[in-house]
Amino acid sequence: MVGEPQADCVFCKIVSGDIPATVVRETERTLTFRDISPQAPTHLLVVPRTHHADAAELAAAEPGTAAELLTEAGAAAAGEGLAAYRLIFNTGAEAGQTVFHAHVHVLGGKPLTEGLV
Ligand code: DGP
Repeated sequence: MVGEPQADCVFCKIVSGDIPATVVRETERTLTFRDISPQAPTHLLVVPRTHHADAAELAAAEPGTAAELLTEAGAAAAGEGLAAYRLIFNTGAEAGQTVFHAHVHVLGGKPLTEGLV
């Protein structure tokens, strides 16, 4: 069923607590934790507790939760003391998506003025 946990999904396992993660924020609908392979001094991931393959599918199924990813990303960035940060939604394998559970990357703590990739 749409939104149900998937047995082979690493972020579903983090949400359920089956895989440990460094959680920095949580709400009824979202979880924010540190990326295992940080690409910047601060690198967080904000995910919905429900399973959707990517952000567009999440937005179609649960627009309120999709919006909450953004408010949580902002709150997490503020919590890290970031005045500036970058949000990234990789969508599709050719765009670099490797985990097919919707998420937004929150990157900051270094200059990010060099371009998008
Ligand atoms: P993406 O390429 O947009 O699908 O990003 C997936 C991110 O998830 C990638 O930066 C690494 C991170 N990641 C993958 N497995 C784990 C894990 O088990 N724990 C944590 N904290 N992050 C993970």
